[in-house]
Amino acid sequence: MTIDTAEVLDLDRCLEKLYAGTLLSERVLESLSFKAKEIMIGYKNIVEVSSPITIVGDIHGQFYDLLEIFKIGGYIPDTNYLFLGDYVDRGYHSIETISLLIVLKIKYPNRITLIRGNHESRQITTNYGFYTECITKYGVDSKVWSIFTDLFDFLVLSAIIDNKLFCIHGGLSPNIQDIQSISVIDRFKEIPHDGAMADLMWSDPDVEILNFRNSSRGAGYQFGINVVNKFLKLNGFEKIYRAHQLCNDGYQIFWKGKVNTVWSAPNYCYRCGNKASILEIMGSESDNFRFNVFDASPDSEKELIEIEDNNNEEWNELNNNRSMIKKAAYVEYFM
Ligand SMILES: [Mn+2]
Repeated sequence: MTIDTAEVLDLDRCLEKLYAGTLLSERVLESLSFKAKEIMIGYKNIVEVSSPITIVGDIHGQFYDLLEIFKIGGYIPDTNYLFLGDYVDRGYHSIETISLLIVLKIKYPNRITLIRGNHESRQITTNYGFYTECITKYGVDSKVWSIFTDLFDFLVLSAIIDNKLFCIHGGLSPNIQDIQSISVIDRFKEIPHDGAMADLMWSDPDVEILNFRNSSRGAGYQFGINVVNKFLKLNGFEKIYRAHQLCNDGYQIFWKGKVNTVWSAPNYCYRCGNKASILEIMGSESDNFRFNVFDASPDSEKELIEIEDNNNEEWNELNNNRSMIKKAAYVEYFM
């Protein structure tokens, strides 16, 4: 009891373990989750932050690539970070990934902002890897999956940088004209199937259309340039930054930069061969940013080989899950 309590209070010890790729105990995770909720319950749905700040897109459990991001982009608290969501599912290290981000959030609350993605959901994590990873690594009787999915309900929905850059995981919604419509959402719940909260996490830009149309993902909308222009003008914003879609080059620019996708999972699912990026916003001048593009970490590839060679039974379920990931990737490739 005393040892665990000491460990909980010792955030530096937690960071040391996590940076080394070691899992924390369930009891420690429970305490960390409680502390993180205490911090995030006071946040509005839209968080206001300032440059310089580095934006990170989807991670999807690719923990060694997250470590690579800190290596190339700077460590917290020396660099400020805004993460756009989808921390879990798909990759093999969702627990390590979300554990590290949560400890950093508790230790440096003003240096790291965590937005909710469509995968920070009970329903989606049940099907795309995180649930399986939790019971594989902590046992079927563990509460680790519930501890994290309950915490996901507290993540914020969006952020605004320097009063002019609007940041979300997915995209816009026919139910959101001005940002007041976001402020009034009760976000402390599972992501609904439809409505404004779901659309923020599920929608995608589409250069082929002008307005809204239903998304082939089965949730959210595709939105065109008229929607973007109207939203930016009404709210006095310059640009929209979002994640949620795989980009071969690590990022994608729509409509001369009015909408931009940041994708931060290189060689997605250890098989897509894509590049990744983080977006470094150095100052509030409109041209003071750069997409810092990177490839998969050599450690990430090494880890994959270790998993493939490992006959240990505890990995069997993860490997089964991996086959499922491969099959599912064709069905909903961009999720
Ligand atoms: Mn997504």
